Amino acid sequence: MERETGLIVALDVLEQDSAIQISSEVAEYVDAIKVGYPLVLSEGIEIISKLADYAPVIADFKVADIPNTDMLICGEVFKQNASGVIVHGFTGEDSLRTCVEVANANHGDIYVVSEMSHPGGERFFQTVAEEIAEMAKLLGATGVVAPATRPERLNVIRNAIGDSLSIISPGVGAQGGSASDAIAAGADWVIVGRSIYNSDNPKESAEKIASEIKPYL
Ligand code: OMP
Repeated sequence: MERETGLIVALDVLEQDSAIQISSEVAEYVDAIKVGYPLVLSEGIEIISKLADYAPVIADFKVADIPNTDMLICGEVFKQNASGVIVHGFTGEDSLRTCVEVANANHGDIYVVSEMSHPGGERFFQTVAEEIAEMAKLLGATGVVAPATRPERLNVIRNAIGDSLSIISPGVGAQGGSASDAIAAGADWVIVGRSIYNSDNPKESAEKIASEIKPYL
């Protein structure tokens, strides 16, 4: 994924028409569109290839299974023209290695969740976040997902992985994080959902966030 705006829109809407409308409006201000279970369960996995007409699509399925099942899941997602998949790392090296292999065979990206952005993410995830991020680096993942709600943790995770991996960072706006603080703390991209898709004017909201972070890129 090329970084131009530093913004990824999370499209957790339930209807295809709305997803396509918002994608067409915000496309010029985002580097990727992230979709996950809400939209795919509602409209079917083909929504990924439909949205890929507007921007690269990152499929957020937080894949977390044994290697064989992970292989099957990632394979189906890349068939839909996804540019990347978000997976979990707590499943261990063999599972993550398989996801990376499938991604490499499809010229795609794997992003590994290192620490989650919601308050509950502190309890279990925080204790292993750096270890997961280091494993992601070792196994050749594209990047990690780290919390914009805790810029100090973003910084710790950035230091753990160095500059070779990307950090994509959710938690901006609705979850209380600041887009520019997240980029300043070491994120390459911020992921923003509700503050864009629930706003009266998604295009304007995306433009505003993109211009807020521009000086920090
Ligand atoms: P908003 O809170 O509406 O901006 O959406 C954030 C998006 O990022 C949602 O799609 C979440 O599922 C996702 N997300 C998190 O919020 N926190 C995480 O720790 C990880 C993710 C993710 O993997 O994308």
